[in-house]
Amino acid sequence: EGVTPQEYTALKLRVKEWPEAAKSKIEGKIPEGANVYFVPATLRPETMYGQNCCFVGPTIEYGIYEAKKGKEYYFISDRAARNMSFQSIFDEWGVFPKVADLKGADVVGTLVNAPLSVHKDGVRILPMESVKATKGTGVVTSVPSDSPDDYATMMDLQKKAEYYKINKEWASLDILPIIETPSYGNLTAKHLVETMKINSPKDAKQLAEAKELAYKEGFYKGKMIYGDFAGKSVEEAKPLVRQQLIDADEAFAYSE
Ligand code: A2H
Repeated sequence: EGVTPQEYTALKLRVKEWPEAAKSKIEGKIPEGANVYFVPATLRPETMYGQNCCFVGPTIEYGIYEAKKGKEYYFISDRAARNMSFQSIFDEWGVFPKVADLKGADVVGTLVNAPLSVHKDGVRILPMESVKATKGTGVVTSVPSDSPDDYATMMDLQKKAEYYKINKEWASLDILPIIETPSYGNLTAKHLVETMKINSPKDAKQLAEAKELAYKEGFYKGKMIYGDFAGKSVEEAKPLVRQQLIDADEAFAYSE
């Protein structure tokens, strides 16, 4: 953990359809007419056009929390719920009512609507073993064009769909080019994972290096080639996309 606070964009991915394993655990607990959202924390809001799935840690314990009574319920880690309640995100300061207990594995296969994503029919919740329970919300939206972790996990899920008990198609939605960079082209994460010969999401050391390279190149030299701010630099576009999402009530600021 660093000494300066991390300013995340917390995105609201509305649930469209629960899998059977989740249904039995939430039955009668969410009022009619209310929405449940998976809430990933991201540092790259300008990449949200390319979301093609969203990750949870399969063994992590999550809750569904009542953020706005009768209206909005968030699927996040207990730790994040507590933090959010002290950032005026929930109805009442310091109060974070939990309405259901679920493990990541229970919600694999959930269909959610991902704001700004080109995949308008929705994206699936999928397992990622490297998700940390102690960072962000414990939910990580996947942008395989620009995040080496996301790209490596997606390839692994495709290869071992049966082992992970998922439909291969859920991990096979198109990868959208969003940012052009001088060194790595327009699919930075794919380029780095391939040239560095990263074969598995467990290659932690190499992935950390790829992540660093991708972040620096994208932020300082990247140019948007998709969306409302195409033509602008990533540095310029980042706060603009973030504000658009917040104004549309599709995201909020979250820090820790
Ligand atoms: B980023 P920092 Cl396109 N466990 O969002 C593991 N990773 C987590 C996490 C958790 N609990 N919570 C958030 N993250 C990821 C987009 C993205 C991200 C792109 C490129 C790089 C990138 C799409 N995934 O992050 O440790 C989230 O993934 C690389 C820095 O707080 C979040 O932003 O600095 C980032 O890590 C937060 O990392």
